[in-house]
Amino acid sequence: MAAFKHQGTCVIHGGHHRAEPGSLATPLYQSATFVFPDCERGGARFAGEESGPIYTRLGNPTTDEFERRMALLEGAEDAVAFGSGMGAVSGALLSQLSAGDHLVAAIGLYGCTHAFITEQLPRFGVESDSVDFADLDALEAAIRPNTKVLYLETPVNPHLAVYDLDAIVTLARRKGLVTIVDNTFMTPLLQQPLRHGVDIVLHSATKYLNGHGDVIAGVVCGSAEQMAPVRMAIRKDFGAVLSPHDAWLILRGLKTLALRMERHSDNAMAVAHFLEAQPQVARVHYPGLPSHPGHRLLGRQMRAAGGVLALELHGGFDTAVRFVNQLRLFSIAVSLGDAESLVQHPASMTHSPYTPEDRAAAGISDSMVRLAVGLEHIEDILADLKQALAACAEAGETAPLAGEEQQ
Ligand code: 3LM
Repeated sequence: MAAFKHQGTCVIHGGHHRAEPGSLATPLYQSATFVFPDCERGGARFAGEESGPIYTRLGNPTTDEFERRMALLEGAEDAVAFGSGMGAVSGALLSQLSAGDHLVAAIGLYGCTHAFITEQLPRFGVESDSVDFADLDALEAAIRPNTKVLYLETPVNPHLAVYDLDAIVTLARRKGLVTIVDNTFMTPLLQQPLRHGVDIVLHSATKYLNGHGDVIAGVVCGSAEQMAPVRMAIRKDFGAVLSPHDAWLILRGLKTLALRMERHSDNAMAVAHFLEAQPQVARVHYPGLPSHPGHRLLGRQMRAAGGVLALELHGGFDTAVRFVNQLRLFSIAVSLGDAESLVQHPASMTHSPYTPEDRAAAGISDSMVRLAVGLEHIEDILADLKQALAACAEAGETAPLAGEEQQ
């Protein structure tokens, strides 16, 4: 596939084949099935002897363009679109694991990914362990003779821990393991895991890739050899297919991805600096801050720190809930990567599938609040946070307790 020198160009043109009569926008093939010229050629398409669409669960020209663009952006040979991020997560894992295998997962992943790994995979004979991937000795110690896969997000949802992909890939290669990275929080504009030797990268395309809060989608990227069974076994037989209309919407959203990621990152950085200076805030988790343990990977692995951050208020569950309820510009909603700023409470929302013990072990406290900073003007975003903190302080909700340490 022809690559563009700059990703800001690739998000607009990557994988586009202009069809007759020369429409600028990608044509939308909103069709479940495709008509064969004759019976023999229909059979030839099924046998793989002739290329061409058959049926949208197997492939669709609009969805194909989204897949080509994502492969180019991630530096992959191929990509396979799914009907949701969880379709991509489960599809990538199921393509690599069989009964009797073991995987090691990073601690503190997105709640439904954690549920899939700890509740669904064991039903099919796949076991797992969760460890802190920043501790390479602990990671190595968790690897068993039947371990096949290392699975991680970086930064991690919701507490934004950042893992060193070069170090993890070195260990994985020494042990003959497949690495799978969920790159949803960064997008290929800010981080390209395959360039660090990762084997498979996936996304919830619901988030920044689409960027407009109106689609649920996913995508898996990797080598042609790895993607062939993802497309023609996993997606075909499990059926988590992306609608062509949603692929078309994502292609439209992708065109502004470079601009959006820059603005999301700038806004989130300003929010992080602001929050870090507030007495009611105990801790801000954002890799863009020099105080963040993963800050050293900014530049080497990540081009910017992205639009999501987490904060912990002095107090507990109720304090977090009251703060969230005070916000006006931020909408109280799960998800991230939209133009609108969103706020959610991981302990009761995205990470409620965890047991309280697993949540504590993963560093997700009851007072943690996650902000997905949007594209609004930064002064309006900061004004909203300011008024919410002031309202909480007035009510005496988030004042530090006597002797409570500031971090
Ligand atoms: C959320 N996350 O608000 P879909 N990988 C990552 C994710 O953050 C997500 C998925 C995969 C959130 C969704 S919670 C009910 C809402 C890192 C989703 C799964 O299947 O497209 O939702 O992606 O953190």
